[in-house]
Amino acid sequence: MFFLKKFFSKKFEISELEDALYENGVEPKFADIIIDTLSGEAQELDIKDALKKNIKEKLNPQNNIDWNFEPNTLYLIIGNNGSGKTTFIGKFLHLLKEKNLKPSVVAADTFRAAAMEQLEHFANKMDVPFFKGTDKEDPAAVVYKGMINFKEDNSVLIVDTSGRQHNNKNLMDELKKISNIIEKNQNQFLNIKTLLTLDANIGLASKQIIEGFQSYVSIDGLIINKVDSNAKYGALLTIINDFDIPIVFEGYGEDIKELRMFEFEKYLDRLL
Ligand SMILES: Nc1nc2c(ncn2[C@@H]2O[C@H](COP(=O)(O)OP(=O)(O)O)[C@@H](O)[C@H]2O)c(=O)[nH]1
Ligand SMILES: [Mg+2]
Repeated sequence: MFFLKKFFSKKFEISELEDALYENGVEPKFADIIIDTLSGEAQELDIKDALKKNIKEKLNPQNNIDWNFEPNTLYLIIGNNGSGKTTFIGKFLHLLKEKNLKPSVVAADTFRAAAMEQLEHFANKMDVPFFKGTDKEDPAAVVYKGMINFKEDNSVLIVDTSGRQHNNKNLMDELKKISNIIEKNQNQFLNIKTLLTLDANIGLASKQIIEGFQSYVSIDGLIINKVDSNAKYGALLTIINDFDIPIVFEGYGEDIKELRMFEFEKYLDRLL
């Protein structure tokens, strides 16, 4: 991160700065603010503060949310293939246990046996109850059974799902069905939270993915994974600005501990 630092001195070509911004997923609207600030009269010392101020003025952040880790919550984890759903769940189990909640998991990614094994591995490692479907079983049926199987002394249920593209109607209908089953059988859960995982590397293309998923299910929060890869971090400005859905978590590595709550101020510090 900190890719803008090298532009803090006034000796740079605007085109070089523009390229760097676009490569980092910063859309033109925010690129203009940054270019104007850096080429304007702000002093070198407070340039970072000037950038933050100017960005915040134009941004419409809905991100300062208090995310509650309440018991009796079911989390449905959805997203594209490889966007980090299962890895996130492994990390989330760790985080929930640190908060003295008692998670359990349902593997409804019946499409790939290896995906269920991957999740089972995390569940065993974290010593939490695990429920899985059989190969190619209807994922909505697996979720239903997992909910029935859920014991009251476990306080949180996390449901892993197969990766799907937002424009694949069959798979999106399948997701809708899962979501409906959850809603109809939610009695023992106080809260249902649907979280969409996004790979930070895809940058502004996240917009279409969020919109696509939103047209089938309501999304309560976003998880941005692979921010450690450094690419396209600037695209989060647009996600924050354009959507009412908070970014809740950031995954910044493959290790179980490499998950943090998303904080807007810290995000700007890392970006700039
Ligand atoms: N560097 C990095 N890799 C990640 C992160 N999250 C997931 N991955 C990797 O991305 C790949 C896909 O992750 P996976 O959880 O299987 O994605 P899923 O298909 O959505 O369940 C795996 O190789 C993970 O180790 C992250 O925050 N940083
Ligand atoms: Mg997976």
